[in-house]
Amino acid sequence: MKMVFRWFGEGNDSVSLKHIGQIPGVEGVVWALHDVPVGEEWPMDKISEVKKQANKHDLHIDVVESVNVHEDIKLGLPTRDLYIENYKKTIEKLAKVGVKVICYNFMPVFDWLRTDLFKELEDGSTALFYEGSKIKDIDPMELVKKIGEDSELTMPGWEPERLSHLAKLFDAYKDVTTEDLWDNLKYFLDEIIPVAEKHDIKMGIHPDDPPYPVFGLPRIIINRENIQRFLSLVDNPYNGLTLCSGSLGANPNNDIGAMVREFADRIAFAHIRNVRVYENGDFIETSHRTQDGTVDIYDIVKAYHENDFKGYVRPDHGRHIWDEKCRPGYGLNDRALGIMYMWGIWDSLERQK
Ligand SMILES: [Mn+2]
Repeated sequence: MKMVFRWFGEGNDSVSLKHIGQIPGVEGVVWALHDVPVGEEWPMDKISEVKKQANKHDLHIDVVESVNVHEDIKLGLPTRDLYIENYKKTIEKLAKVGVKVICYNFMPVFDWLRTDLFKELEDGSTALFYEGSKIKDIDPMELVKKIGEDSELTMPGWEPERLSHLAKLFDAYKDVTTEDLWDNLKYFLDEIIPVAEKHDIKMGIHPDDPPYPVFGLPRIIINRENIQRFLSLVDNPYNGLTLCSGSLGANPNNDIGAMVREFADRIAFAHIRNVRVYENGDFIETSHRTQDGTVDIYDIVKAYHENDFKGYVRPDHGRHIWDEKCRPGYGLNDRALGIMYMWGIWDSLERQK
């Protein structure tokens, strides 16, 4: 596995490239141009600048997360073709600097959803938390306001320009069924995958987080069956997965280790993190250690090892520990601990071979 670490860019992250380079076994950053509005073509000079910055610290920029998909594409509006053209041009440009994987998602409106970004755990650390009953009662606008107030920095997927038209967006999705969303995804893939293949970039779709419908919006990348369906929409190795153990793991019926074993050759990028799911379905993001959550991280790493996984891996999120001031879920400390846990499992399996 190739270990990488998400970095939000110069002046946009509490973690420095120097610190990332000091985590054992980390070879690259997972990045994006977070200031380019969704749907626009990424400017080449800004792409090259990130490469220069990362390379200075001996880190590569092979993995981009995310090139976000414009809502008009997900909605299947006539304007989607314009945004798909922009997407293709961005793929071409990313290929020029050696990018190998693009992560994206196909979730309507919200990229991911939590009700509390700093929920306290028993040991005094805090973590991202999802409380189902709150989602049932809260108006989506209120939640957006709360998330905005809780975080000093803009959270990925919660960009103001995307959410300022929230009421209009919800209205636009009113008549979009789950099957419509599948159709719109297929339309997008039919256009994008040949371009990705030509430029040797693997597209890795991120599962929906949480893996069930929220606020009445359809969700499709949620379980084994739907992932099978997704992969067969365009049966091409460049149509791949970002298999996120934390997102899928929020539904305890998802056996992530089994998914890794089944889909290994289509996984371009692995997000590895644990969650503790409570009996009522609420969940909190815990440390990576298997015993600390509901997801069997040991079995997942073992499954990747069994398949001699050569793709990219990142610790998805971490808790906020040791009083670190950081983006919610994206501190240095707990993610670095997660990496060492993964290496511990991997290296011991390697030695036993
Ligand atoms: Mn993830």
